[in-house]
Amino acid sequence: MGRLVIVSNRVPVPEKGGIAPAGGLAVALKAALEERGGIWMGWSGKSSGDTDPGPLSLQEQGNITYALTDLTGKDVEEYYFGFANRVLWPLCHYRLDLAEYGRKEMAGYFRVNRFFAHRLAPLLRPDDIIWVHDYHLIPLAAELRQMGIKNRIGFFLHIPWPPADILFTMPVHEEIMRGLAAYDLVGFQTDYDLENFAGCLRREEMGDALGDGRFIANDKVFKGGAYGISIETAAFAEFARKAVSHSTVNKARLSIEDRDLIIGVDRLDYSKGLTQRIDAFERFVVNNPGHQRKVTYLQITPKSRSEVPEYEQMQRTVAEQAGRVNGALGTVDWVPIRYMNRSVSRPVLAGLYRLAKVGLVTPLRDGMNLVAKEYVAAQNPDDPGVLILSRFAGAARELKGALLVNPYDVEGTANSLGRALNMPLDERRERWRRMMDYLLEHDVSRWCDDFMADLKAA
Ligand code: GDG
Repeated sequence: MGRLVIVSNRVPVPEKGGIAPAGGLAVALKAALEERGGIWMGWSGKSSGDTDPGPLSLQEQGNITYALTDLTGKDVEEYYFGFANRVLWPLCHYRLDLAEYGRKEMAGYFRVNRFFAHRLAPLLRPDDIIWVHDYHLIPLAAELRQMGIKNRIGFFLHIPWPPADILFTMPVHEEIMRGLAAYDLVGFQTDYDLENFAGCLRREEMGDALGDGRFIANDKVFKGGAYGISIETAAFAEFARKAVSHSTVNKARLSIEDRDLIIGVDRLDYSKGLTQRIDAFERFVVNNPGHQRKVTYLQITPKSRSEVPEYEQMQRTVAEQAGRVNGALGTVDWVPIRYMNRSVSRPVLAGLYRLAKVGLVTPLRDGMNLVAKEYVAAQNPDDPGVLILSRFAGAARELKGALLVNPYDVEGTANSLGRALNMPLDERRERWRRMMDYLLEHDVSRWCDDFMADLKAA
């Protein structure tokens, strides 16, 4: 059995003696790496400034080698902030208005992918299987192929794949599509993303779906499929059960008194629909005087990508909006929205999910959304809360027991909040059971195994 080689923009190198439990993705991929032995390669997160990055930093831990490279300041600016986060991220989340296409950034993106290929190639053995992750590294397989690498290479996209009319606004869409065709297997989160991908191939007469999960493009046949990413369901459920007695979670329980808790947890990102969500909460409170002073909405929103101007601006907008709603609706003894602009530890997060009567997950567009799955897994089976979920999250294709909402419809989301908070126990249990059974069967190990099996067979 060949080794597994994972390549992703950032690499979750386990900290020596670190006790912080890593997220499900890191755990699942690490388990797959441990089973076969292998390499996890990516960017160290550090810039070498104006000088060339030094050699790869290699760290051995058991049978896994973590291989990290620095990037120059120009690379970070053009590849990471430029093309990945100011072109591909907004486009794949249907935000044409925010995509800032520039030739310099595009060139930087392809240059860094070539650089990654050149750093990776000398580490490879002929029977290694390579698994590349996410939108930062789409052209990597094409670069490796140009260097004569013949290994099996798979790709998984964590974010949505847009329809042709959106993708084609990007001048280099053909190169990006050709980049995907160089893989043996291309994995998307949902069947909708896969359909969009097939539509893009057809529209440009670049290729087509051949049936049976096979595609042709660029005179090359490759496989494509939908593999919804998931969480370590059973472990997270157990973790949340224990976490309710965590001292910080107890403090939170005392401070909300007997009010119903609504929770939102999102990186601060325009794709997550935060302003529409706060509007919906405000509308719910205004429309339902009986619930006034009886609910607390906790929104945990760690900063992300603050170096990108839209994110910095958003940070201010969301904080001001939460402040305005609290000013308008709050009373001397009631703060309707608790807005946190930093992260909490994983045990506290798990305990807060379990405490919350409603998980409010309303992205405008999301590849999957693991918060929705974590919220479900964390519930008390005897008295579960209700998940309100955007129909535009990949998770909506799987979590049929959620109350699905259109996040652009503020009034509709507000009504769903009322319905969730008034839902009888029997219905809550029935909806939760359906979702939990699904998640126990479709956990992150299954996601990893399914992808690997198809890659081996591709
Ligand atoms: C991308 C795609 C896709 C959040 N705040 C805290 C915290 N988190 C953790 C959550 C969850 C993770 O971060 C967020 O994952 P999501 O899936 O919700 O969203 P993205 O970060 O946008 O991820 C997405 C995912 O990739 C995987 O393929 O589902 O669609 O956009 O695990 O729990 N964790 C802690 N404190 C926080 O304050 N400890």
